[in-house]
Amino acid sequence: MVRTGQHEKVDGAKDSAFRPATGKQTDKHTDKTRWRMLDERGRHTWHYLHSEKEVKEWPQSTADKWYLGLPTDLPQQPPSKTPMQAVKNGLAFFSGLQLPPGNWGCEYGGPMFLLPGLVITWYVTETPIPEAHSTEIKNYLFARQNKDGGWGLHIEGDSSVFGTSMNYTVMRLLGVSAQDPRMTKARELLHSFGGAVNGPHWAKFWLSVLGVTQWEVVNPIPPELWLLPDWTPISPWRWWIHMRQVFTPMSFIWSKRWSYPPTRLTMALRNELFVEPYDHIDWESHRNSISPRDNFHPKTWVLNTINWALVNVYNPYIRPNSWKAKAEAWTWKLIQMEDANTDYADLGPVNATLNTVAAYIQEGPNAESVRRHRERLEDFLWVKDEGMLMNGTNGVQNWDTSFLIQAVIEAGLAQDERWRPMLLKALAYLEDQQTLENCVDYTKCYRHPTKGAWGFSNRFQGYTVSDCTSEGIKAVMMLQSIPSYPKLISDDRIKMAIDIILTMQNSSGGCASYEPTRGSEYLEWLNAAEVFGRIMVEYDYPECTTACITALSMFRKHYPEYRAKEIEVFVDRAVEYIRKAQLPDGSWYGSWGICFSYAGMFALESLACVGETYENSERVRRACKFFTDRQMEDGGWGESYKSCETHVYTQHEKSQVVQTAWVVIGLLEAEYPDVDVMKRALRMIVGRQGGDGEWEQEAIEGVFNKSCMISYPNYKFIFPIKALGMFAKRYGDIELL
Ligand code: LAN
Repeated sequence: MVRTGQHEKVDGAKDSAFRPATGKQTDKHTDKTRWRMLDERGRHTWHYLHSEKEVKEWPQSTADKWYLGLPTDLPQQPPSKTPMQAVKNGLAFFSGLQLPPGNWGCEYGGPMFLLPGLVITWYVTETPIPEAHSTEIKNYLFARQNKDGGWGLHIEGDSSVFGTSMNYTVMRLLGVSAQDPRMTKARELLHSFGGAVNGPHWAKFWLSVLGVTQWEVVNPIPPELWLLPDWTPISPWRWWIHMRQVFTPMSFIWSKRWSYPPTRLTMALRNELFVEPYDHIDWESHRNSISPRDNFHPKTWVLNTINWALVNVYNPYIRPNSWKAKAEAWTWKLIQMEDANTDYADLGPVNATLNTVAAYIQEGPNAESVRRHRERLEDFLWVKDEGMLMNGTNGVQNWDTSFLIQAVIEAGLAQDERWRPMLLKALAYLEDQQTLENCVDYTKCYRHPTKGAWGFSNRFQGYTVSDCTSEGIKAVMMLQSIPSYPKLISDDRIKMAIDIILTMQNSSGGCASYEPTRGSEYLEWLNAAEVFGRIMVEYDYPECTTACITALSMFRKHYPEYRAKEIEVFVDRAVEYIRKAQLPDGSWYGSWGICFSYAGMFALESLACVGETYENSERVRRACKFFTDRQMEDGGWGESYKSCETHVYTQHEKSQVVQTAWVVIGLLEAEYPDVDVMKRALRMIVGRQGGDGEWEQEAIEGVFNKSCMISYPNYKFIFPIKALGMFAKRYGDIELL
């Protein structure tokens, strides 16, 4: 363990095993052959084995080796010339990575602001950090340090104050010396940005919890907002679920103005992170200081005025103690309900760490709640060749598994005995992961119903997501309608999923992610995060809407009598939304994958579902032209993540396997007539496949909140398999190379 108890406080308490390292040090590495990923019904945790005995008893799996970048020893495949050979080779590899419960696992990295929340949480809650964790987190962060010495918002992003100040802090908390040349470089860069006073709200919040900045530098996060009556247009229950679940514990901690007592190390950080001498810093005056590199979404004058009034009038002169106490009590109750409803897994990695700190403040270091949180935080960690990182959710289990099943069926391989055991296990996994009940008191804590739903990761987290439920139920219906597959999920349970999907539509006809939209877009005026855009409320997404359209359309073919009228109205309105969301150049903006390539695939699928194709639809022709105009020399497509930030299609310097597969799927859905366009694209995809059927990792695939990218490493198998299989079904298994 790096440290076993309290840290050395400056007031003299000296019971710490933790000593910040000094001077030069050589980087340590763990033995990668000793890491194991345990999958317990979709709960993923990593374990480092210390003894030879343990190593013998728990051999490393092929999937472990693949995650860690070790040779997998998966066999070489015959060279592929046709799409179906490539599909089979890809599946030969990917099926070797299936985990015992039937799902797939993967790193879900990208964001560079998650580990800091976790390591600060561990530090201030005096949670021992296993040596192997600490070593590999440092390795990961050094591997991901930009050339200029800093870190960005996400792994491909330019260095920012947020990324640099927070990850520098993590390194120091884990014992890296301030004199390490890489740290000196990071510090110099941070100082050239004006120091940590120019960080965004979340950086100031975490550094105040750590006791490095003072609370006056943090813009207000009043828990009293939770006391507003539900009818007010700004009530937090109307916000996007991620914002309100982050706001809740943040407001609780802010209200308490809780900070960890100063330690030698945090005192040192006070000198390292700022340009001015610490004692001269006027914290209040830096509330709104922010570097242009971080100010992705500047605060509005409305929010600035509200903040001014809260700081200068409400907090010092008005805020009655009774309101404060009531607000803290209610937010604590909401935190407890979130913890109970998810068995401490929590919605995501940000509120999981914040709820841990809140529990520590409220119930003390030895509380059961704190113990459960400490355990659960492990679910977010992942180990790869570069080291240990924190995933953006507790995994991508349900999502990847649902898509893989569909891809194999699209490729016409479900009846093939070779893939049957894999598909059966995948089906059993989905069966195990469907949520069958609503949360206890779900209306009281403003949760959407969950009965019948699938979430994105696993049953423990259990949050309904419109498209995760839709893709899950599609996979189930497709597989169960093949006579040789067992009916693991009953008609009643299928109908339960449909019932949930039917609750997801907005008045616009479109569908959002976790809940129908509950508040006005004007709430964006109160977006205090600075680093993210479009986060305050739910929006309509072509991706989510398409998943609902296709699931309902498939369902009504199998069960024409169930809620037929409602389904018809839903689908018609949803397709109308898709039509309206098309931009004049023929494209759709994507919010969860990069970017126009991702959304275009879904939108064309929606239109195909109601019979709109190239031949009979002008808008489909426009969408196809948008894509064909952008096909690259080598036949592929490549779109940069910059598209997400700028809303303008931005070319990547290199074509990308995953995006090319998306576009080909879109063109196939559209029944695009020029087969050569697709052949050239697939030739590129097959040309990049390794001899063992693997595709190499290329640029990052996913995005959220416009500015932060996130990895979907299994997409490089799922979507090429689907595109190649769909092509072969339509045009035959013709030679591509
Ligand atoms: C995800 C991941 C999955 C994604 C899809 C299912 C792909 C999408 O179609 C709907 C939205 C959803 C569920 C989604 C929402 C936002 C998430 C949870 C993420 C992008 C993964 C990480 C992100 C979360 C907000 C990260 C934590 C950061 C905060 C700003 C709170």
